[in-house]
Amino acid sequence: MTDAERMKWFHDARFGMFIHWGLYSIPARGEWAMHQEKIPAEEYAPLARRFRPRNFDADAWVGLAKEAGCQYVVLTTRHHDGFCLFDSKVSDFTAPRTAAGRDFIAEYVRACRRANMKIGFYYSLLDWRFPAYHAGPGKDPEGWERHVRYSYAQVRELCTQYGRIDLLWYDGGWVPWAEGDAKVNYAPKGDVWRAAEVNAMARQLQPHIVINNRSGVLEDYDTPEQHVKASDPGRAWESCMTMNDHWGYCAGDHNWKTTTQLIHNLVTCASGGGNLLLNAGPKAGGIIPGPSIKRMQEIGAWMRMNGESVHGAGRAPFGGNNLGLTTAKGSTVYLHVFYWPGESLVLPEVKPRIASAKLLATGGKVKVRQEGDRLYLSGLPKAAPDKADTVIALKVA
Ligand code: JFZ
Repeated sequence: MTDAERMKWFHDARFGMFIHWGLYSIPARGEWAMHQEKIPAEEYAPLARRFRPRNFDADAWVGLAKEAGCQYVVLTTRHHDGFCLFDSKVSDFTAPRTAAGRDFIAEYVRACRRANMKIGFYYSLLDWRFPAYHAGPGKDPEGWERHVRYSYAQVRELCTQYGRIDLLWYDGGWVPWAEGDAKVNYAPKGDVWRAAEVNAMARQLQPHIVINNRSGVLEDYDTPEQHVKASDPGRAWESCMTMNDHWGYCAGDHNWKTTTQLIHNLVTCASGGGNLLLNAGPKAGGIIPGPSIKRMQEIGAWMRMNGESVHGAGRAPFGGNNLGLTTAKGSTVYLHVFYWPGESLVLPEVKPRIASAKLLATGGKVKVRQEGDRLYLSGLPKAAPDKADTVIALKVA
């Protein structure tokens, strides 16, 4: 199988759902609360005795992703706090071995398969509970080796316990306070984590798997966080973003992006040949917050009418203008009009000949005239058919 064949589903998808859920969802102050509030591991651990998510329903989560038009989901199997949603032979700090008594990853995987959804595992290489993490490899090499072996073993468990997995979303590959650093340098350091070796094992166990760049080895794709930054043509990339300001559930965070902003982010990623991985942070009981559900459903309504301009689409041979962006797939260029101008609009630099144009959602005809490189579209509705993004499909001659 070529890399292009292995990556095809990722490029066809363009849109995935990220889910951050774990013990940190109980205090509901975001997934970094343990570190930022300097909660000692022994004080944090009893949260596992309270983690009994009666409302956990993997089919509901995966169903929401499907309804939104996502073609893959990435769920936190273990975040930096060390608590595993999966069964592990190298840790008792796991959902199956504490109050929950369930393997949530197994339930999630089964739900994805039922929904024909690609399966992604988020895995943090670092675990804040290891004193060696805080000391750094220079000061505690033996402790660091134990940590690396533990993470290596868990990657093997994730690659062998749940059947075929499609995506490995590494995180936490940085090394704190590398000698002389005044503050943490978040660049992942693959050599310290033996990442090339771990990833070779993962690929041997899961030959189809797609791996991100956060183990400190480039692997398959880049992961700009909370912003859109296209990688060079030919290099896959995926922007990961929150809907408010937190990845893990934060009860006090009401700073929600609008659905329009989220659709614009998705289209901006696709226009650069990249993906959007949009996050939801379920409450401790397993319920996804209402504002997240609303936004995913509204994005889904737009995707049902316009999804072909995103799924499998990428960079267009010409750009949009100050009113919107372009994506392209095959011989069609999709003009995404974010700011509707009324009955006509002009694209300034369109070298290819445009044979015809229509409103993608309704098939409504659009008049086309080209004078040199300027493309004139007219006969458009006075009011924006879609206030967030009206897509005009341009057939290239
Ligand atoms: C990391 C995690 O720490 C965070 O909790 C969340 O899971 C996010 C998706 O990934 O966040 C980062 C990672 C890297 C940087 C900053 C935040 N960085 O490189 O500055």
